[in-house]
Amino acid sequence: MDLDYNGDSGFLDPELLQLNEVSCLAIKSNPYVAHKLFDQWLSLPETTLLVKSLFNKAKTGVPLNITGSVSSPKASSGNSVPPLSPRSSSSGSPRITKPRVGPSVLGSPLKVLSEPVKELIPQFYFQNGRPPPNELKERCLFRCNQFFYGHPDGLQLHEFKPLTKEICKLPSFFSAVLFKKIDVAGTGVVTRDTFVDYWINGSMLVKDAATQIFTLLKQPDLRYLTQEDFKPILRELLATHPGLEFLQGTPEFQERYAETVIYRIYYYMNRAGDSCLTLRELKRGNLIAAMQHADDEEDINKVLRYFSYEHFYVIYCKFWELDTDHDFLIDKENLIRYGNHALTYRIVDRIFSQVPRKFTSNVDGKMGYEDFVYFILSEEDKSSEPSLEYWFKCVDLDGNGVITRNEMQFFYEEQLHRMECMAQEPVLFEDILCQIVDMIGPKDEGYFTLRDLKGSKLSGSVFNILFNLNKFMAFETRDPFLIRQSGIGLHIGSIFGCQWKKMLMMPLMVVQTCGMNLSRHPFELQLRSGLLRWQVESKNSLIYVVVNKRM
Ligand SMILES: [Ca+2]
Ligand SMILES: [Ca+2]
Repeated sequence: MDLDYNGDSGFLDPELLQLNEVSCLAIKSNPYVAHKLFDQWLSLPETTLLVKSLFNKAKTGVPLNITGSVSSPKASSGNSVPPLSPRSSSSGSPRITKPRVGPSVLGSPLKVLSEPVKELIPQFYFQNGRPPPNELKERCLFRCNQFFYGHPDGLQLHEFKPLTKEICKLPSFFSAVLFKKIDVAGTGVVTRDTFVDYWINGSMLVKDAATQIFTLLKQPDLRYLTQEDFKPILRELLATHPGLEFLQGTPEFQERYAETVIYRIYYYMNRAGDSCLTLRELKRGNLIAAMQHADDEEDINKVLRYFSYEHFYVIYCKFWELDTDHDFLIDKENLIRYGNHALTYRIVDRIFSQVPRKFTSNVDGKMGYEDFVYFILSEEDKSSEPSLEYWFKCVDLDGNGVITRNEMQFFYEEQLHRMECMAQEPVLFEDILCQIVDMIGPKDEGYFTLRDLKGSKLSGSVFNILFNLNKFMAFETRDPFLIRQSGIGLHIGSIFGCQWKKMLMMPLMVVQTCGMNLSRHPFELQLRSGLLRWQVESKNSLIYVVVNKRM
């Protein structure tokens, strides 16, 4: 019976299960996973055959001896090993074997005992042909042997670089950091054995990219990454990236570039704002993908996330321009000139009150370069979450977590006054408030929460209305060029992505730039989200398109 059973199960390939990666820990902590695995196993044609054959044997009275067999669902879910595990080990697959499995099913018990090192590798399943750990390990060892072939004394740093990318799958500008981690004694070479010890036996191989990078960069006694920890990889990037070669004659700008990239990384990734980047934050953000992109892309300016040299250039030049005495600090009077005097005194006061973010300059009343980077990123891309949080704190004068009508009026008053000074037709606060409420669609019309603002694509424009005169005017006059510049280029899809709680009022220009035909009105459009009625209306000399769901 045993023989017969093994014969039946031998052709079952765990790959057929089409499973997502599942570790045995996950199964242990969540019985649902085990049930799901069992359900999937049950649905396989091979399983049907097996069950049928057992059923037929039961019918003919042949005693069934499947005790201890791993295909029993009870055994599988109760022992944290998914079904089919022993079969895969007996067929040479690398999954971990557990002593509970009977030797008769496993074949040779010696095999299990002779490979205790397997216990170091967590158990995984792979959905689409990715190799399971042992195969991964063997492949890694094989590639490793190729790299170290002819180098019995080990590799020097410059020879080690391709290994970083091809075996460790890390961006090549991590090679010096990786080399240093392995060559702890500072001998200047890494041998095959020390590499295998660190990368394969030290379990780095099976970690995800974020954990690998976190482990490599982190100081041993800390549980987070400091800004300083990123400097070595930026040094290597600057020394080796073809798109940054031209900076090699000007080390001071190399340093500024590196700082700016790090500030940008912390601005977006370190959401706690405490300059301690945790593994959790690293996993949630897009930094790893951006690093891989920077490594693969010869034109660094195409890497818009964090690494673009042009972005650095603009940020740095703006700072230099405002910092007239070049002591690397700027005060309120300097900042008020930002963007051709775009900002109001009231908002600049709030920035210098350090409510949105405490300055790192350590000089009273002055902003350092890092503080300026935070400011300019918030000012130039008001669609990002860090930016919305920054400006929300500025406008929330009493810090009670909601923005009220009075708080908005306080900021808008100065805009109104400036419009009058420029002989512009002023837009009254009551009218602007209606417009703002329509743009944001808050849960409660009496106030705005941060959540309301994060839920609207137009929140950035609301802040411009309140304290950036140039961007507000561009928005009001609907100059498509300026609108695009101020980041209000809406995609029609995002309009329909809105909840249909009430009528939506969208500026005409936004809809026109989406290529919609507004030649006749009212007219109807058949869209995926249903039949919608469009109507062109005029209000306060501004033209809106009213989008209304037809009931
Ligand atoms: Ca200065
Ligand atoms: Ca408030």
